[in-house]
Amino acid sequence: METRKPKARQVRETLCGILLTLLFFAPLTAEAQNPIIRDQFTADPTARVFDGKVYLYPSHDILSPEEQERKNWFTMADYHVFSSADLVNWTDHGIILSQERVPWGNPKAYSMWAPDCVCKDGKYYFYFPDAPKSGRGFAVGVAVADRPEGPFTCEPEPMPGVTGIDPCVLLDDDGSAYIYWSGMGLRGARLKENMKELATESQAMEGLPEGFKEGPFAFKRDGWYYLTFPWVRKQQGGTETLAYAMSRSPLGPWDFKGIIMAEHANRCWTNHHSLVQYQGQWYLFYHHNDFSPRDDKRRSARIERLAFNADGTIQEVRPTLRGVGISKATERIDVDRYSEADDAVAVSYVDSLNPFQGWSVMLPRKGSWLRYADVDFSAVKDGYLVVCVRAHANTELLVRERSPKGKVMARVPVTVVNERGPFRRDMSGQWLTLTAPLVFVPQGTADLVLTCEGEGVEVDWLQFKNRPEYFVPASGTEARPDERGFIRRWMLLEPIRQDVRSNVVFTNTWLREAFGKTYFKDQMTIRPKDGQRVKVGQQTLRWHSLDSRNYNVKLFRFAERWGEQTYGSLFWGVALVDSPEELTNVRLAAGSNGASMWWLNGEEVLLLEGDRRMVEDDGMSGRLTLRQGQNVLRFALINGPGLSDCCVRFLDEKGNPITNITIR
Ligand code: FUB
Repeated sequence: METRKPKARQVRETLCGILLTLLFFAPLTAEAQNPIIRDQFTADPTARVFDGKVYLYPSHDILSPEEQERKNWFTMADYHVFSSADLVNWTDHGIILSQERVPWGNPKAYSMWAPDCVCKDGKYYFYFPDAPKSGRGFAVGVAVADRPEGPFTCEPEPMPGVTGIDPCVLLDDDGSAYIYWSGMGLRGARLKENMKELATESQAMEGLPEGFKEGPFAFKRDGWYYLTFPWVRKQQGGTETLAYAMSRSPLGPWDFKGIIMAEHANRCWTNHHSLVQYQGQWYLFYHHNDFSPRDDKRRSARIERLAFNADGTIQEVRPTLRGVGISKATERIDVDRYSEADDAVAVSYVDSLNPFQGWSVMLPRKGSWLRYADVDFSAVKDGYLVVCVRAHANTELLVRERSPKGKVMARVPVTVVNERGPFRRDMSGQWLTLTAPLVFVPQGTADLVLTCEGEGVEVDWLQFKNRPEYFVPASGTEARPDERGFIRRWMLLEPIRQDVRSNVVFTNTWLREAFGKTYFKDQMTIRPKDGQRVKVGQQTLRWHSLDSRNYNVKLFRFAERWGEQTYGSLFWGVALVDSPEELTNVRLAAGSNGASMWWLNGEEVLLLEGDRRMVEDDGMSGRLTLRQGQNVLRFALINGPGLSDCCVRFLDEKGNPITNITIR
């Protein structure tokens, strides 16, 4: 168990500093959760599918620089484009256009608001609003490229007849194109073939509800035209929803249908979105001020799945931090970005001074639960769970499959601690990184459910880890010691339970009595076979023929995998050692964590007493003879608390390791 640095001691970088650091050193973000881009702000996300990938054209919010006239207002100096094949890993292709490179734009206006990009006849047309050098308000410009990520060349003048913000272009099935924008309400017009000029007079979009509207996004599906837009429905408190209307013609009149997404609960004033179908699934891209909770002009892009009803209407989408990607169980999962939870569950920033560190989630009482969807378990084999938690009183967290009553994957008892040790109550609220064995691993992709089984517990993240393989089944009829003479092939008996709570008892007398007892039939003569069972009291235990990957035989790991308990265990091991000739004046050199006794051909040759760590050649037998042919080496090792292991080799009279023996 390790403790996480208290927040007060964490480095308090300013938001600006963190942003700069991340901007320069993290061009690729890989998270299966919202917000999807974690190294910069990304507002007004327009997603488009080009060449089998999703391209994201957001606005790029930054902190207001000194020179900006209107302080703490929307502040954007350039555009980046991102692409992803899986909606999880996003590549930042860098800046595609900046305010200094717009020939007609004011280079200090910081007004590069919501853009769009479409592809027609192999050319990519990037539409963007900007403040012109002269005059007030906004104009819309076009920049053209041969590839979705540019380089883009900006037209010398803004589009005539388009005054406003948030351009969006719809390509119809017959090859015609329509542009929509926000300027005193929502407006639209058909575009000329050149995609840079209006072919028709602009017209107001009719049939839309009262109330502020902006950010139009239009698309066509199954013969229906959809006009979707941020909309302020006054009666709900005056921040933006995402709403939509449908029509049988591209410029309306429109039939208003309702809400796609309700107002953000934290009163982030804007929302802005796009809808895209990718690999058969429809997605809603939208934004929220996740990484800037006290300033809703710095926003971050999110994604949710979206579905249509049979009549073409859109099902309302609930915003989540979970997002849409499949999370790998073997990577850190931020469960605070859950898909669903009971009403008592609450999320807060891990460090309110640094929102980019993300959130933690509180399961405040017995029965509280959350569900985190779509975790890929295919890489988890024989593993354990690591979980970062905080609690003020001893409690238990259960990780289950699928539902709050689902099959238990792991139980995590949370014992609160402070610097003086474990306590039942702890007000210092330390974060603890705890591990727990996995009792069940789902197949393929499954939903995780966390349930609180005692007093409240706060969770930051969890991760499933595979155990390194410490042993492999013995292969081949015989094995050699390693080049340093250590014997790695052993017959090991599953551990015998012992009620040993402290290792201080390992005195000579105590050990002689413990090792002298008969635990199972033929204990001192058995030459066990792999899989052979013996009865020890109530326990039925099996022998395993194993090759240790390490020179030290990690009995604790053996117990973890094949035993009923890891601590308080008595281990028995047998190695059949074949010597090509009689070897005299040989010594047995052993080390053990836990006390151990060693026998060669039925004779006790070494006793390692006391509470000891495993050290190479810690104890040495007297002079021995290894017979020509088969010899039987046997050990018993007992340990209370501690990571049991041992290492053993034979040394010749000069102290050199003996390696020309074989072990069966
Ligand atoms: O990002 C600046 C403006 O905020 C957009 O153009 C609007 O749609 C709103 O999201």
